[in-house]
Amino acid sequence: MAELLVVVPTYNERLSLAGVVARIRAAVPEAHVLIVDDNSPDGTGELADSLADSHITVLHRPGKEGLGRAYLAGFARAIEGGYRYVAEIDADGSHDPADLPAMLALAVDGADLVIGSRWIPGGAVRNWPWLRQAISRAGNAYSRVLLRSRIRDITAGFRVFRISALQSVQLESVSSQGYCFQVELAWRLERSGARIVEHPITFVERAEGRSKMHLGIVTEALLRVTGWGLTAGLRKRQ
Ligand SMILES: Nc1nc2c(ncn2[C@@H]2O[C@H](COP(=O)(O)OP(=O)(O)OP(=O)(O)O)[C@@H](O)[C@H]2O)c(=O)[nH]1
Ligand SMILES: [Mg+2]
Repeated sequence: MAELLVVVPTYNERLSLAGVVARIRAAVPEAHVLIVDDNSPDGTGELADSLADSHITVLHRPGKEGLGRAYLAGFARAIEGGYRYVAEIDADGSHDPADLPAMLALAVDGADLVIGSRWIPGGAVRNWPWLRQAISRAGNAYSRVLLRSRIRDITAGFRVFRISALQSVQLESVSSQGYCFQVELAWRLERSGARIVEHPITFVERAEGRSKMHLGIVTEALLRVTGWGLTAGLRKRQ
């Protein structure tokens, strides 16, 4: 029985999906892969179906609902399927599946959440324009201060979770989208006392397809993190 389910959310990733899935299979041959497609207009869903086999399944959702919803649907499958660990990885080639065995090993060793981190020693970002780097660094610094978090790359989307830890943080009520979803989830785990380990990775800018990053995603993160930080601060004072 496979212990790890690797969830790959896709929206218009026809050009990179097959390569990423092949690299996941090569890196963690025992693991199962779940592609979660939101009815991509470019035919990614059909391509995903053509990749399906004994290790690869596809979850088709009716329309684009954002990264957070796609991952929550994937996590629900992981819980139902009795997996012990679930991984998040982008379909655009930014995350190297070859890092998965080391990340999984850290989880097997006891970590509840392993974050593939760009912003710790040994981590790096390749081919990112300075503005993206600045947004990511500033967003992380802001979250660390406001949320009093120790995590260096709290927006990272390359992760391995222990399922039992995920189940302890009321997933149904996680409502953020974009990379704010990653912040919300990591912060909930951190506050629940989960053991969080960061593993250095090199993040590579997507080579194919278009970014789904937009101002709304940054604004959502900024407003929500500010709101959470202020509420948590007030509660502490009472
Ligand atoms: N199912 C689903 N997947 C999504 C959605 N939005 C983004 N994704 C996927 O989530 C992953 C991360 O999205 P990206 O567009 O790469 O976002 P990003 O990494 O913040 O930005 P770039 O790397 O600059 O493109 C990719 O695999 C996307 O295809 C969505 O609404 N639904
Ligand atoms: Mg990306």
